[in-house]
Amino acid sequence: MKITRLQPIILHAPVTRGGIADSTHAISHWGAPGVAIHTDTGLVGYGFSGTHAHLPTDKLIVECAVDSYGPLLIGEDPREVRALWEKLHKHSPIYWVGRAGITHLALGAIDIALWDLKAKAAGLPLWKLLGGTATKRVEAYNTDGGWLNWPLETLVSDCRRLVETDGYRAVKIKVGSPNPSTDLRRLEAVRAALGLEIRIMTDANGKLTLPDAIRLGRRLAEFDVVWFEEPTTFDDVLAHQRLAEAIETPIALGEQLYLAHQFRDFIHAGAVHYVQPDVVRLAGITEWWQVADLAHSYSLPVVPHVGDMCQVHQHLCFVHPGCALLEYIPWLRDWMRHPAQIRDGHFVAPEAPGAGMEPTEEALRTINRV
Ligand code: 0YR
Ligand code: MG
Repeated sequence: MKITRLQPIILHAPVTRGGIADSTHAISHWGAPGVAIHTDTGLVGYGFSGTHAHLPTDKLIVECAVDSYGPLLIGEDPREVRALWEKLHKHSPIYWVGRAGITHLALGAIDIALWDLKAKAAGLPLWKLLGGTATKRVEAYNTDGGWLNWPLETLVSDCRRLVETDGYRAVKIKVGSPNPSTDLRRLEAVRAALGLEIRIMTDANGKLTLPDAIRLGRRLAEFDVVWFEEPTTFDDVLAHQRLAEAIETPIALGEQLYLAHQFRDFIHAGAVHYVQPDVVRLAGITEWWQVADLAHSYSLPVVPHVGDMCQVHQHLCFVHPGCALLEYIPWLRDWMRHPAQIRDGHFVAPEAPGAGMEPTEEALRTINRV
């Protein structure tokens, strides 16, 4: 099997109720810039990054994938994905100018598409190719009821519906409101509505200063919060280490980290407890796996962030021993040929061959108009 062509694709999918916000971003669409990798067998592999759907930026990502990495892939066998990853990562001209950021997002999309081809060539869903089992329990927690722009009543009724109607046993709510007392009031209302058995996570999306994070973080234990996610500056190892020493609630982070080495530094410093690698920000499944193994060797749970809207991560969770829980956000549900399925608050192991990011025919027709 040989690679013949890379095709750029940009999907922009509307988010829930036309607009969501966390403490640092307000968005109307989720972006999935990526590639289709064509081969001489007729098999096509699909891989996407995850963005806030800013078209000029998404164009940079797909141009990087097709024009900078693409030429190194033509004529290669996509099944040699790990060897190709090394070649693209270390021996492309782009290594000199970018080992993180847009170049890394582009490499992530390519890596996912290569694994997709490898799994399709074997006729297996990725989790099966990697040696996983459908009998493993992978629980879903839902983030889509906890946005910071939902008024208190909507927040409470959405979280209630997720638990009472949809069967989730864990939900995440955003914090980092301009006034911390608002966060505490919202948290108190959600805890009162859901009862003591439902797990509640909180996420500040990197907004707070260290003293503000310490002040809010000290209050979270009152509501039995599972974790405090991205409390302060994304890349600041020392601040998270100091915070971890100052509060009782465990710290979760990783969705903004590009490199396995960054994870190593956070983990080694004791600055993270729930490790949240993302295949779309790390350079794909290949680098994600290194992080998951590393976290597992420190007895830390791996709870991936779903920049892929969980389409790929669900496969990895059916394999990796560090993964028992995965985020769920439904924004690509109508755009993917085989959208993730949740039953009784747990992921159902996908049956279709591949890595899970193949768009529907209709989605592919839509992108041609972008
Ligand atoms: C909106 N999950 C997250 C969205 C979400 C972000 O910025 O991307 O809230 O991905 O933090 O944990
Ligand atoms: Mg987050």
